[in-house]
Amino acid sequence: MYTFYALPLSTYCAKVRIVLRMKSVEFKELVPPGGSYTATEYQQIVPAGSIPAIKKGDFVVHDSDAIVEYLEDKYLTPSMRPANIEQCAQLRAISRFHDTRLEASVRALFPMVKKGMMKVAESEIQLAADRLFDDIFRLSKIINPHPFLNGETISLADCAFPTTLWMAADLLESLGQKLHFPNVISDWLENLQRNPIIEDEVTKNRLAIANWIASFNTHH
Ligand SMILES: N[C@@H](CCC(=O)N[C@@H](CS)C(=O)NCC(=O)O)C(=O)O
Repeated sequence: MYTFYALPLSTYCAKVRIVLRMKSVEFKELVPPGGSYTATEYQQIVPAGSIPAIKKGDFVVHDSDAIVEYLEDKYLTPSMRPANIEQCAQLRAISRFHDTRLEASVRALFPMVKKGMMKVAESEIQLAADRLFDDIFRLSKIINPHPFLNGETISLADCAFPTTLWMAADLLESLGQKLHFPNVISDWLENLQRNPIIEDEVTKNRLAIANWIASFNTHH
């Protein structure tokens, strides 16, 4: 039984949770001891001080991609990575695009959402939105879902995107901007959400995000 350190708002945690559930791995989910990834209690267990992380006995690993690759190596069914190493490299590149580009652009909206739309310059919102539109456009060029990134079955690389794409749309909407997904992305998302585990994780994450947004609206 693994301990899975996670928080409901985190898209990286949703990625790992989807893979844990798809592979029917037994886990107990905990918020970081001390309540936050910055807490000393948590950093005594996970020195990197980030979520997600998993622990089993003495084995601790942080970083969502390191965790899902480990789960793939350890739990072979269902297989979520192509056997062909070139295809594997291409899918890993898409996962890196998620972690280093797309999520960073979504995260750039957090301080604006906290301040509230009325208190942020329109030009600042527009700049962040344009960066996100550009990332989503580039994403549409590097993927070729049929219907998933590796064909008929959902791969590790697919699992990062559903909650992040919805988070982008929901946060932008709270800032008065509408996010249009290119067809290749909206069709892919729809196919991914036909999977009950992904649909459930999207629903829970969107609810957490909606509550988070609302918490700033009430205080201001
Ligand atoms: N590359 C990491 C990023 C995870 C991440 O940024 N998590 C946030 C919360 S959603 C966090 O723990 N931030 C604190 C930090 O990274 O030090 C991963 O894939 O797990």
